[in-house]
Amino acid sequence: MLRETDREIYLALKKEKEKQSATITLIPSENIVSREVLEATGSILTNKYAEGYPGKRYYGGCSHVDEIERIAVERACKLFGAEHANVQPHSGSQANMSVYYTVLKPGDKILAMHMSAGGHLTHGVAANFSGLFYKPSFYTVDRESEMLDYGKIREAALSLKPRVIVCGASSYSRTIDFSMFSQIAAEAGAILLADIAHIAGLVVAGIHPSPVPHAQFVSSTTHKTLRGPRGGFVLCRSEYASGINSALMPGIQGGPLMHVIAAKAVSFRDALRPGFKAYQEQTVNNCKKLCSEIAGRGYRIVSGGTDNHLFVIDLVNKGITGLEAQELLESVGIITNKNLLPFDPLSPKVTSGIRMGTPSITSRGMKEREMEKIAGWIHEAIEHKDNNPVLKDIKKQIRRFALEYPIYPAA
Ligand code: DSN
Repeated sequence: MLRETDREIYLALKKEKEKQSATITLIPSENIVSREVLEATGSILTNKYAEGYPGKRYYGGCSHVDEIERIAVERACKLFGAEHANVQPHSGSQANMSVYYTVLKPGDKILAMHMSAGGHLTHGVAANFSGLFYKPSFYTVDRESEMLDYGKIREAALSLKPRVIVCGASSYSRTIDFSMFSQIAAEAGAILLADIAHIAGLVVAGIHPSPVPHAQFVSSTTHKTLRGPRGGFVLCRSEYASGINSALMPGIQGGPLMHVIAAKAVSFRDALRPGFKAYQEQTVNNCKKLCSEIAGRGYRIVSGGTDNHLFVIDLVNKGITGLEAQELLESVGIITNKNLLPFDPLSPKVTSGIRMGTPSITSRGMKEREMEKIAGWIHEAIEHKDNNPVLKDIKKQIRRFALEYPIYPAA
């Protein structure tokens, strides 16, 4: 047991477990997986090499992992109504990379959402492979409404004629019109990639429209609203099936993580069950409630609110940066992350905003009543940011509160 053989790792793990239990996680890309997902992730499948695909592996002894991967693929297709799924991407970044690798050559043009408006690193950021190998241009949100302006996106697409248009975001709190994106892509002669890493769970539950009927490729992670293990997957039309499979292996990855693929299959099955829709609905209801409670305490919310599981608070008039707010809130037991505002003058390492979301606290059983309390603590901490006794007291209250919602309740 780790406890006896590796004290350093054992103790760090133990502290992380205590921290997750005694704090409130509002990072919208984090969640709490089921015990079954944990069991599969920590299983002996980590011992197995399985480069290739079911029935066509480069290693012997793959009959059981073949069965597992086939089940994962079948469940992913059923869940999203997709023609083809590849469940091998180690992450959302690799899911996106595999799509680019399938349809782009180095130097080809992509059009994607700017990171400050909510886009992801892999949507063409200069420091990322996607900005290095391809030629990115960006659309952003309207300055006034802070929502996507489809007229401007269309103009940009028609004048740039990119090979790929990427839609989907990491910090955009509004519904994305995938049908509109597909019309724009068709007019511009572009391939559409919808990155639903954040909203995959909402899509499954029918709370957010699905991009599957509209986009040639859909990429996602499994660990955010979908509540699976850390990892990614790609959905595509049958015509791209062999292209995407070769892009993933041997193109950009070698051996798949079969323990994670088993855990993905388990989470896809969970998502096919009726309770999943209720969980997603509660996540969004909680998010709307938390957002309105915070707005009601004098905070400006980017775009004025939220349709999904996250929102971004503008801290410009609060005399605190995103980084300072993140550190302050962590000191009282609320885990969030700093986030760029649209057109933010500060750097991504500092930022003028903070992003919040409710997947994790909803998995712990919290509802609207609890959102009022959490909003109150966030406001009090920011108001009393230099008052240590008040902060200490808030921390105590949050600890007591969080422990009432165990991350893994006794069976
Ligand atoms: N880093 C993820 C997020 O927090 O949104 C996106 O990959």
